[in-house]
Amino acid sequence: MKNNKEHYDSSDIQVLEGLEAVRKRPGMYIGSTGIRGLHHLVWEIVDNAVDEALAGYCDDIEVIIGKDNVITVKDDGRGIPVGIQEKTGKSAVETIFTVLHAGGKFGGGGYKVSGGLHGVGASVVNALSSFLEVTVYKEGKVYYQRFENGGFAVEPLKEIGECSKDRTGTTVSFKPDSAIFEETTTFDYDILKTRIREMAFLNKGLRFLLKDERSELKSEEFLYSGGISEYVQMLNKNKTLIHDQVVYLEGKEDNISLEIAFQYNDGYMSNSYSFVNNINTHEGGTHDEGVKRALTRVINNYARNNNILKPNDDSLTGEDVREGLTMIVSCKHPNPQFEGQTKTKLGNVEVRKIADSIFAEGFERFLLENPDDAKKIIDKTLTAARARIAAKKARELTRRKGGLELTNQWGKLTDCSSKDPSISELFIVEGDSAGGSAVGGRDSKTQAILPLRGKILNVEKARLDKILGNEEIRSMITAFGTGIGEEFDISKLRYHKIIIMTDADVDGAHIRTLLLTLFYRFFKPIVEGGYIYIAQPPLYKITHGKTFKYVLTDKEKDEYIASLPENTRYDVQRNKGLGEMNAEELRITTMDIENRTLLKVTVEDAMAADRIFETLMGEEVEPRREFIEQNALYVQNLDI
Ligand code: 28F
Repeated sequence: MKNNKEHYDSSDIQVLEGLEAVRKRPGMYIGSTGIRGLHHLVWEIVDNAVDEALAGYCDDIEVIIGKDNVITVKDDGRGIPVGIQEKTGKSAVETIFTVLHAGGKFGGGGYKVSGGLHGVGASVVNALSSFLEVTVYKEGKVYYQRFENGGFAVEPLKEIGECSKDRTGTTVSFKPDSAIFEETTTFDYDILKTRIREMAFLNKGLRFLLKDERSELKSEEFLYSGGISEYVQMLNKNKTLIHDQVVYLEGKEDNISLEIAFQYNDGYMSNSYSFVNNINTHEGGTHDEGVKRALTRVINNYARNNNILKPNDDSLTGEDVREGLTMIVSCKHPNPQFEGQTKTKLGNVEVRKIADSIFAEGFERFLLENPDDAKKIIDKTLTAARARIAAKKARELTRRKGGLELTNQWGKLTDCSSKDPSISELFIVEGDSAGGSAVGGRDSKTQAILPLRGKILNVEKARLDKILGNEEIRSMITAFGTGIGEEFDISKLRYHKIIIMTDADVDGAHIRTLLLTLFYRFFKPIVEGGYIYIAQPPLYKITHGKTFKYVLTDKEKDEYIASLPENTRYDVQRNKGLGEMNAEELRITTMDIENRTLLKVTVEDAMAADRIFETLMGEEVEPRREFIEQNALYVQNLDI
């Protein structure tokens, strides 16, 4: 731990306390110690390299998953400063890796532009690693320092050799501490790939290399000179496009820069993602609002000025102009304020106006310069408006006929006797036979059962009017009590737990994905309110003698078997489906409030499902099946 001082002084002790705090409560710093937290470590280190790129000094970042799941991240930036700091007597390198929150406080602020949700920096990674090594190439010299056991410096930073003067950069290797990451310390190539590709899209011209050296060598490069325009093209890959060009707009004001790329397809959904400093702002915020406001205004102005909208016509709504829109908004802000339930909503008020004017100026010019694209875009929005008006009429008609009234759909739902939403639960169950077991196994006071029979509608390809015509969806809306669309009212929700109960297999995962997508798109406040849950039917039943035990995972199964006395004879039965459990089994294992484990669905889970869903709905069947199989686990773990 020592540097050029003889004894521990108060700054060393503070450092140790800081890192100790991280080890005591890792969740506070990296969200979880599950697979998601594990990967968060990589992002903390990669973010520092990306910051160096954003500062304009680095254009190449490599991420290597080594043997034994040691991660190495390399950049070709300036290299972390190696000089000894007067105040601490330590090198800047050591400070960055041992002092909590060091990254943001350096160099007069404003240095750190990217950064994960927690933004806590390299010292947290060090604290949670069994070892971490840093190598700096700078001014023709190579410097090196190693830390062990959660951040203890083996030696001070030292010069270990020479290199070419042109060679600069920082390399960090670390091994996550298995005492902290008890669940797993195995990195998932696809999780790393997805986020790295996203960062490559968001930072045009920045090259990423991802390498997996664990079994047969795998490596992929991500470099997009078109940046978010290429991102939009990828998202629209399986879609029919309305116009030829991706619209790309950019601008900078008061050191806040903004990039927008978008293109319309012939679908009915709006697919829009916004980012601030490479972080996905799931909840939107002022950048997103400014752009959306300007989009609606510019299209209305254009339609009026060209006499496409007549003076007596109603203006197009935000929903009209976003139908079929795929859009990425990326803002880089030196001092972002994150708000909202999941701290993914940009709060800086000045951004709204800046985003509005950058978008409006650029898009007006685009429409003038590209009259063919302009016509196609305006036509699309007019069609959307007509459909909206028609759907409203249809809805009024259905309502008058009592189509959405509870009585009409009551046949399927087995309701609970309680009328108090706070204790009432709705189980949405796959198939009639499982529905039967669930009715038998429920607590009739608080648990209602809704079996789903047919296929759930592909919401991607349907407008609201069609969705309202789908029987399975109508029975859900009816049961929820909230209404849908403009009439949606969360205060009318009849159950504060809506529990998806499907089989623990691929088809079950598929149905769950469809439901989550539906909820995400049409009942977002129900997801945001934390009312959606996933039931966890057991995967195995282990019988020995007269006792039996149900377990949820392979790991639990292995642990339970290992805990049995030696030479115990046991039998392991894999659970085939909910329908094959009798009512009593379903009750004790999955439904009983005292014994069950439910997973609470977050907005992020639903969004992940939504993305997976998009791929599922591609045209070819084979890749789709493969995709479901590969991703079923993600949706199952809900920890991506
Ligand atoms: C593999 C992970 O962490 N790269 C980094 C730099 C470069 C500088 C820096 C980092 C700013 C003021 C210290 C160099 N020269 N990759 C990385 N590259 N940190 S982290 O500075 C951090 C603070 O004092 C750097 C001039 N200014 C900044």
